[in-house]
Amino acid sequence: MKLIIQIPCKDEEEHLPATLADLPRTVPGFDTVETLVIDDGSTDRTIEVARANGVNHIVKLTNNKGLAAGFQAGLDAALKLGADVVVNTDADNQYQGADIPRLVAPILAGNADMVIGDRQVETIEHFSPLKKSLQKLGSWVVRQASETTVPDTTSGFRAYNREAALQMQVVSKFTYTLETIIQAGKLLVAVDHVPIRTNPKTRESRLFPSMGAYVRRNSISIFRIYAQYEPLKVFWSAGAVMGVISLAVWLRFLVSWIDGQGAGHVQSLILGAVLFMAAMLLFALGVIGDLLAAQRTLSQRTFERVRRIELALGIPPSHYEPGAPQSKDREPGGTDDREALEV
Ligand SMILES: Nc1nc2c(ncn2[C@@H]2O[C@H](COP(=O)(O)OP(=O)(O)O)[C@@H](O)[C@H]2O)c(=O)[nH]1
Ligand SMILES: [Mg+2]
Repeated sequence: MKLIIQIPCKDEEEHLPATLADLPRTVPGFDTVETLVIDDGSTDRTIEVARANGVNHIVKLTNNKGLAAGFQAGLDAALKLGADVVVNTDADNQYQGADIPRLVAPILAGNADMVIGDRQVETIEHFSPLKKSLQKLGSWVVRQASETTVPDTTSGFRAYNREAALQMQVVSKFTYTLETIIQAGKLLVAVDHVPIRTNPKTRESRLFPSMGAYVRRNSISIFRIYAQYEPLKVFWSAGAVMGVISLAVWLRFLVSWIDGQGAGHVQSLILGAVLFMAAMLLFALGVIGDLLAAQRTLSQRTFERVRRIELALGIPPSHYEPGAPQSKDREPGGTDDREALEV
Protein backbone atom coordinates (compact mmCIF):
# COMPACT_ATOMS: atom_id res chain seq x y z
CA MET A 1 0.00 0.00 0.00
CA LYS A 2 1.29 3.41 -0.94
CA LEU A 3 0.32 6.69 0.68
CA ILE A 4 1.08 9.92 -1.16
CA ILE A 5 0.85 13.16 0.81
CA GLN A 6 0.23 16.03 -1.57
CA ILE A 7 0.84 19.67 -0.74
CA PRO A 8 -0.46 22.45 -3.02
CA CYS A 9 2.03 25.33 -2.95
CA LYS A 10 2.11 28.87 -4.13
CA ASP A 11 5.25 30.66 -2.94
CA GLU A 12 5.78 28.51 0.13
CA GLU A 13 9.59 28.51 0.52
CA GLU A 14 9.28 29.89 4.01
CA HIS A 15 6.90 27.40 5.60
CA LEU A 16 7.40 24.30 3.48
CA PRO A 17 10.44 22.94 5.40
CA ALA A 18 8.54 22.91 8.71
CA THR A 19 5.47 21.39 7.06
CA LEU A 20 7.56 18.62 5.48
CA ALA A 21 9.51 17.95 8.66
CA ASP A 22 6.21 17.49 10.49
CA LEU A 23 4.97 14.74 8.14
CA PRO A 24 5.23 11.14 9.35
CA ARG A 25 7.82 8.96 7.57
CA THR A 26 5.76 5.85 8.18
CA VAL A 27 2.06 5.39 8.65
CA PRO A 28 0.56 2.15 9.98
CA GLY A 29 -1.14 0.23 7.19
CA PHE A 30 1.18 1.54 4.45
CA ASP A 31 4.43 0.12 3.06
CA THR A 32 5.45 3.43 1.51
CA VAL A 33 4.82 7.07 2.36
CA GLU A 34 5.78 9.57 -0.35
CA THR A 35 5.36 13.30 -0.74
CA LEU A 36 4.18 15.31 -3.72
CA VAL A 37 4.46 19.07 -4.02
CA ILE A 38 2.26 20.85 -6.52
CA ASP A 39 4.01 24.04 -7.44
CA ASP A 40 1.43 26.38 -8.89
CA GLY A 41 3.59 28.90 -10.68
CA SER A 42 5.54 29.98 -7.60
CA THR A 43 7.93 32.84 -8.13
CA ASP A 44 10.07 32.05 -5.10
CA ARG A 45 12.31 29.04 -4.39
CA THR A 46 9.49 26.62 -3.52
CA ILE A 47 10.78 23.92 -5.88
CA GLU A 48 14.41 24.11 -4.69
CA VAL A 49 13.27 24.05 -1.08
CA ALA A 50 11.00 21.08 -1.77
CA ARG A 51 13.88 19.16 -3.39
CA ALA A 52 16.34 20.08 -0.65
CA ASN A 53 13.86 18.72 1.89
CA GLY A 54 13.54 15.40 0.14
CA VAL A 55 10.14 15.69 -1.54
CA ASN A 56 9.65 12.63 -3.76
CA HIS A 57 7.50 14.07 -6.54
CA ILE A 58 6.82 17.47 -8.01
CA VAL A 59 4.04 18.66 -10.27
CA LYS A 60 5.17 22.00 -11.63
CA LEU A 61 2.50 24.12 -13.28
CA THR A 62 4.10 26.74 -15.49
CA ASN A 63 1.91 29.60 -14.33
CA ASN A 64 -0.55 30.13 -11.50
CA LYS A 65 -3.79 28.26 -12.11
CA GLY A 66 -5.39 28.47 -8.68
CA LEU A 67 -5.74 26.03 -5.83
CA ALA A 68 -8.57 23.95 -7.34
CA ALA A 69 -6.66 23.31 -10.58
CA GLY A 70 -3.48 22.52 -8.63
CA PHE A 71 -5.37 20.11 -6.40
CA GLN A 72 -6.82 18.30 -9.41
CA ALA A 73 -3.40 18.05 -11.09
CA GLY A 74 -1.95 16.64 -7.88
CA LEU A 75 -4.68 14.04 -7.50
CA ASP A 76 -4.19 12.95 -11.09
CA ALA A 77 -0.42 12.64 -10.65
CA ALA A 78 -0.76 10.79 -7.34
CA LEU A 79 -3.01 8.20 -8.98
CA LYS A 80 -0.53 7.75 -11.82
CA LEU A 81 2.29 7.39 -9.29
CA GLY A 82 0.43 4.44 -7.82
CA ALA A 83 -1.08 5.94 -4.68
CA ASP A 84 -3.62 3.78 -2.88
CA VAL A 85 -4.51 6.70 -0.62
CA VAL A 86 -3.87 10.41 -1.18
CA VAL A 87 -3.71 12.82 1.73
CA ASN A 88 -3.93 16.54 1.03
CA THR A 89 -2.43 19.02 3.48
CA ASP A 90 -1.56 22.72 3.40
CA ALA A 91 1.96 24.08 3.02
CA ASP A 92 1.58 26.63 5.81
CA ASN A 93 1.73 23.85 8.43
CA GLN A 94 -1.84 24.53 9.50
CA TYR A 95 -2.50 20.84 10.09
CA GLN A 96 -0.53 18.40 12.21
CA GLY A 97 1.26 15.63 10.34
CA ALA A 98 0.82 13.42 13.39
CA ASP A 99 -2.93 13.31 12.68
CA ILE A 100 -2.46 11.60 9.30
CA PRO A 101 -2.84 8.06 10.72
CA ARG A 102 -6.13 9.17 12.29
CA LEU A 103 -7.25 10.70 8.98
CA VAL A 104 -6.61 7.54 6.95
CA ALA A 105 -7.98 5.13 9.58
CA PRO A 106 -11.60 5.06 8.30
CA ILE A 107 -10.28 4.34 4.79
CA LEU A 108 -8.02 1.54 6.00
CA ALA A 109 -10.92 0.11 8.00
CA GLY A 110 -12.99 0.05 4.81
CA ASN A 111 -15.62 2.40 6.20
CA ALA A 112 -14.97 5.44 3.99
CA ASP A 113 -13.56 6.46 0.61
CA MET A 114 -12.95 10.06 1.58
CA VAL A 115 -12.22 11.49 5.03
CA ILE A 116 -12.31 15.16 5.98
CA GLY A 117 -10.32 16.42 8.95
CA ASP A 118 -12.64 18.41 11.20
CA ARG A 119 -10.81 21.42 12.68
CA GLN A 120 -13.69 22.02 15.12
CA VAL A 121 -13.79 25.58 13.87
CA GLU A 122 -15.59 26.83 16.97
CA THR A 123 -12.39 26.27 18.96
CA ILE A 124 -9.95 28.01 16.59
CA GLU A 125 -8.87 31.20 18.28
CA HIS A 126 -7.58 33.12 15.27
CA PHE A 127 -10.84 32.76 13.30
CA SER A 128 -13.01 35.88 13.71
CA PRO A 129 -16.71 35.50 14.66
CA LEU A 130 -17.65 36.53 11.09
CA LYS A 131 -15.38 33.88 9.58
CA LYS A 132 -16.81 31.27 11.94
CA SER A 133 -20.40 32.24 11.05
CA LEU A 134 -19.68 32.11 7.33
CA GLN A 135 -17.94 28.82 7.84
CA LYS A 136 -21.01 27.41 9.56
CA LEU A 137 -23.40 28.74 6.92
CA GLY A 138 -21.20 27.46 4.09
CA SER A 139 -20.87 24.07 5.72
CA TRP A 140 -24.63 23.87 6.22
CA VAL A 141 -25.33 24.67 2.57
CA VAL A 142 -22.77 22.10 1.45
CA ARG A 143 -24.25 19.48 3.77
CA GLN A 144 -27.69 20.14 2.27
CA ALA A 145 -26.43 19.92 -1.29
CA SER A 146 -24.22 16.90 -0.68
CA GLU A 147 -26.48 15.02 1.75
CA THR A 148 -23.47 14.33 3.94
CA THR A 149 -22.76 15.18 7.57
CA VAL A 150 -19.34 16.83 7.13
CA PRO A 151 -18.99 19.48 9.87
CA ASP A 152 -15.97 21.36 8.46
CA THR A 153 -16.43 21.53 4.73
CA THR A 154 -13.58 23.95 3.93
CA SER A 155 -10.91 21.90 5.68
CA GLY A 156 -7.95 21.20 3.39
CA PHE A 157 -6.78 18.22 5.44
CA ARG A 158 -8.28 15.22 3.73
CA ALA A 159 -7.70 11.67 2.63
CA TYR A 160 -9.00 10.04 -0.54
CA ASN A 161 -8.71 6.42 -1.48
CA ARG A 162 -8.13 5.41 -5.07
CA GLU A 163 -11.80 5.08 -5.90
CA ALA A 164 -12.65 8.51 -4.52
CA ALA A 165 -9.66 10.10 -6.27
CA LEU A 166 -10.67 8.48 -9.56
CA GLN A 167 -14.15 9.94 -9.40
CA MET A 168 -13.32 13.53 -8.44
CA GLN A 169 -13.47 16.10 -11.22
CA VAL A 170 -13.23 19.63 -9.88
CA VAL A 171 -14.48 22.32 -12.24
CA SER A 172 -14.51 25.30 -9.88
CA LYS A 173 -11.49 27.43 -10.42
CA PHE A 174 -11.20 28.67 -6.94
CA THR A 175 -12.22 26.08 -4.40
CA TYR A 176 -12.03 22.33 -4.51
CA THR A 177 -13.00 21.82 -0.88
CA LEU A 178 -16.73 22.39 -1.25
CA GLU A 179 -17.14 20.88 -4.68
CA THR A 180 -15.40 17.60 -3.89
CA ILE A 181 -17.75 17.02 -0.95
CA ILE A 182 -20.81 17.68 -3.09
CA GLN A 183 -19.48 15.38 -5.80
CA ALA A 184 -18.70 12.70 -3.26
CA GLY A 185 -22.26 12.92 -1.95
CA LYS A 186 -23.63 12.39 -5.45
CA LEU A 187 -21.12 9.75 -6.58
CA LEU A 188 -20.20 6.33 -5.25
CA VAL A 189 -17.98 7.83 -2.58
CA ALA A 190 -18.56 7.29 1.13
CA VAL A 191 -17.59 10.37 3.14
CA ASP A 192 -16.51 10.38 6.77
CA HIS A 193 -14.88 12.93 9.07
CA VAL A 194 -12.55 12.77 12.06
CA PRO A 195 -11.54 15.47 14.53
CA ILE A 196 -8.02 16.79 13.93
CA ARG A 197 -5.79 19.37 15.58
CA THR A 198 -4.46 22.56 14.03
CA ASN A 199 -1.21 24.42 14.62
CA PRO A 200 -1.08 28.11 15.55
CA LYS A 201 -1.35 30.38 12.54
CA THR A 202 1.97 30.85 10.72
CA ARG A 203 0.87 33.54 8.29
CA GLU A 204 -2.16 35.25 6.79
CA SER A 205 -4.30 33.26 4.35
CA ARG A 206 -3.13 33.56 0.75
CA LEU A 207 -6.46 32.41 -0.58
CA PHE A 208 -8.38 35.18 1.13
CA PRO A 209 -6.38 38.40 1.40
CA SER A 210 -9.14 40.09 3.44
CA MET A 211 -12.34 39.32 5.29
CA GLY A 212 -14.31 41.00 2.48
CA ALA A 213 -12.64 38.72 -0.06
CA TYR A 214 -13.40 35.69 2.14
CA VAL A 215 -17.10 36.56 2.37
CA ARG A 216 -17.43 37.48 -1.30
CA ARG A 217 -15.58 34.53 -2.78
CA ASN A 218 -17.10 31.95 -0.48
CA SER A 219 -20.64 33.25 -0.98
CA ILE A 220 -20.23 33.21 -4.75
CA SER A 221 -18.66 29.75 -4.68
CA ILE A 222 -21.40 28.34 -2.48
CA PHE A 223 -24.14 29.84 -4.63
CA ARG A 224 -22.58 28.69 -7.89
CA ILE A 225 -21.94 25.18 -6.67
CA TYR A 226 -25.41 24.89 -5.18
CA ALA A 227 -27.02 26.18 -8.39
CA GLN A 228 -24.90 23.80 -10.46
CA TYR A 229 -25.84 20.76 -8.45
CA GLU A 230 -29.38 21.68 -7.35
CA PRO A 231 -30.71 23.87 -10.19
CA LEU A 232 -34.34 22.89 -9.69
CA LYS A 233 -34.29 23.92 -6.05
CA VAL A 234 -32.56 27.26 -6.76
CA PHE A 235 -34.49 28.35 -9.85
CA TRP A 236 -37.86 26.92 -8.94
CA SER A 237 -37.74 28.57 -5.51
CA ALA A 238 -36.94 31.92 -7.12
CA GLY A 239 -39.62 31.26 -9.76
CA ALA A 240 -42.19 30.41 -7.08
CA VAL A 241 -41.48 33.66 -5.20
CA MET A 242 -41.82 35.64 -8.43
CA GLY A 243 -45.01 33.76 -9.34
CA VAL A 244 -46.63 34.47 -5.97
CA ILE A 245 -45.84 38.19 -6.27
CA SER A 246 -47.32 38.28 -9.77
CA LEU A 247 -50.51 36.59 -8.55
CA ALA A 248 -50.76 39.11 -5.68
CA VAL A 249 -50.46 41.99 -8.14
CA TRP A 250 -53.09 40.45 -10.40
CA LEU A 251 -55.34 39.91 -7.42
CA ARG A 252 -55.12 43.62 -6.71
CA PHE A 253 -56.25 44.32 -10.28
CA LEU A 254 -59.06 41.78 -10.00
CA VAL A 255 -60.37 43.35 -6.80
CA SER A 256 -60.37 46.83 -8.43
CA TRP A 257 -61.98 45.43 -11.56
CA ILE A 258 -64.78 43.85 -9.57
CA ASP A 259 -65.22 47.23 -7.88
CA GLY A 260 -65.61 48.71 -11.36
CA GLN A 261 -62.24 50.54 -11.23
CA GLY A 262 -60.32 48.17 -13.46
CA ALA A 263 -59.34 50.84 -15.97
CA GLY A 264 -57.40 52.74 -13.31
CA HIS A 265 -55.27 49.71 -12.43
CA VAL A 266 -54.00 48.56 -15.77
CA GLN A 267 -50.45 49.05 -14.41
CA SER A 268 -51.06 46.19 -11.97
CA LEU A 269 -52.16 44.02 -14.86
CA ILE A 270 -48.97 44.78 -16.78
CA LEU A 271 -46.68 44.42 -13.75
CA GLY A 272 -48.32 41.08 -12.92
CA ALA A 273 -47.74 39.87 -16.48
CA VAL A 274 -44.06 40.90 -16.43
CA LEU A 275 -43.50 39.16 -13.09
CA PHE A 276 -45.35 36.10 -14.32
CA MET A 277 -43.11 35.92 -17.39
CA ALA A 278 -40.04 36.26 -15.15
CA ALA A 279 -41.36 33.38 -13.04
CA MET A 280 -41.83 31.23 -16.14
CA LEU A 281 -38.30 32.09 -17.26
CA LEU A 282 -36.91 30.99 -13.90
CA PHE A 283 -38.84 27.72 -14.08
CA ALA A 284 -37.43 27.13 -17.58
CA LEU A 285 -33.89 27.91 -16.35
CA GLY A 286 -34.40 25.33 -13.62
CA VAL A 287 -35.33 22.70 -16.18
CA ILE A 288 -32.34 23.56 -18.38
CA GLY A 289 -30.05 23.53 -15.34
CA ASP A 290 -31.42 20.13 -14.38
CA LEU A 291 -30.72 18.75 -17.84
CA LEU A 292 -27.18 20.15 -17.67
CA ALA A 293 -26.67 18.62 -14.23
CA ALA A 294 -27.64 15.21 -15.61
CA GLN A 295 -25.24 15.77 -18.49
CA ARG A 296 -22.49 16.66 -16.04
CA THR A 297 -23.00 13.39 -14.20
CA LEU A 298 -22.66 11.52 -17.48
CA SER A 299 -19.47 13.43 -18.41
CA GLN A 300 -18.08 12.72 -15.00
CA ARG A 301 -18.65 9.02 -15.40
CA THR A 302 -16.93 9.17 -18.77
CA PHE A 303 -13.94 11.00 -17.27
CA GLU A 304 -13.71 8.40 -14.58
CA ARG A 305 -13.51 5.64 -17.15
CA VAL A 306 -10.95 7.56 -19.22
CA ARG A 307 -8.83 7.86 -16.10
CA ARG A 308 -9.01 4.15 -15.47
CA ILE A 309 -7.92 3.53 -19.06
CA GLU A 310 -5.06 6.04 -18.70
CA LEU A 311 -3.91 4.28 -15.56
CA ALA A 312 -4.09 0.88 -17.24
CA LEU A 313 -2.05 2.24 -20.16
CA GLY A 314 0.54 3.75 -17.82
CA ILE A 315 0.24 7.29 -19.19
CA PRO A 316 2.61 9.56 -17.23
CA PRO A 317 1.30 12.49 -15.16
CA SER A 318 1.43 15.90 -16.81
CA HIS A 319 3.84 18.62 -15.67
CA TYR A 320 5.67 16.00 -13.64
CA GLU A 321 9.22 16.26 -12.35
CA PRO A 322 10.96 13.81 -10.06
CA GLY A 323 11.68 15.22 -6.63
CA ALA A 324 14.91 14.92 -4.64
CA PRO A 325 17.55 13.26 -6.90
CA GLN A 326 18.21 10.30 -4.61
CA SER A 327 14.56 9.43 -4.47
CA LYS A 328 14.92 7.82 -7.90
CA ASP A 329 17.10 5.11 -6.36
CA ARG A 330 14.67 4.45 -3.58
CA GLU A 331 13.90 0.86 -2.83
CA PRO A 332 10.22 0.19 -3.21
CA GLY A 333 8.83 0.28 0.26
CA GLY A 334 11.82 2.13 1.72
CA THR A 335 11.08 5.40 3.39
CA ASP A 336 14.18 5.99 5.41
CA ASP A 337 16.40 7.39 2.68
CA ARG A 338 14.40 10.58 2.80
CA GLU A 339 15.54 11.22 6.33
CA ALA A 340 19.13 11.44 5.12
CA LEU A 341 18.16 14.26 2.79
CA GLU A 342 16.77 16.53 5.44
CA VAL A 343 18.60 19.83 5.58
N1 LIG B 1 -2.08 25.44 -6.20
C1 LIG B 1 -2.25 26.56 -5.49
N2 LIG B 1 -2.16 26.52 -4.19
C2 LIG B 1 -2.33 27.66 -3.50
C3 LIG B 1 -2.62 28.89 -4.11
N3 LIG B 1 -2.78 29.81 -3.13
C4 LIG B 1 -2.59 29.17 -1.97
N4 LIG B 1 -2.31 27.87 -2.20
C5 LIG B 1 -2.02 26.80 -1.24
O1 LIG B 1 -3.22 26.42 -0.61
C6 LIG B 1 -2.96 26.09 0.74
C7 LIG B 1 -3.82 26.92 1.66
O2 LIG B 1 -3.49 28.26 1.50
P1 LIG B 1 -3.58 29.31 2.69
O3 LIG B 1 -3.00 30.57 2.22
O4 LIG B 1 -2.97 28.70 3.90
O5 LIG B 1 -5.14 29.50 2.86
P2 LIG B 1 -6.09 29.13 4.06
O6 LIG B 1 -6.60 27.76 3.77
O7 LIG B 1 -7.16 30.17 3.99
O8 LIG B 1 -5.30 29.19 5.33
C8 LIG B 1 -1.45 26.32 0.98
O9 LIG B 1 -0.80 25.09 0.84
C9 LIG B 1 -1.08 27.26 -0.17
O10 LIG B 1 0.24 27.14 -0.60
C10 LIG B 1 -2.69 28.93 -5.52
O11 LIG B 1 -2.90 29.95 -6.16
N5 LIG B 1 -2.50 27.73 -6.16
MG1 LIG C 1 -3.55 28.44 5.88
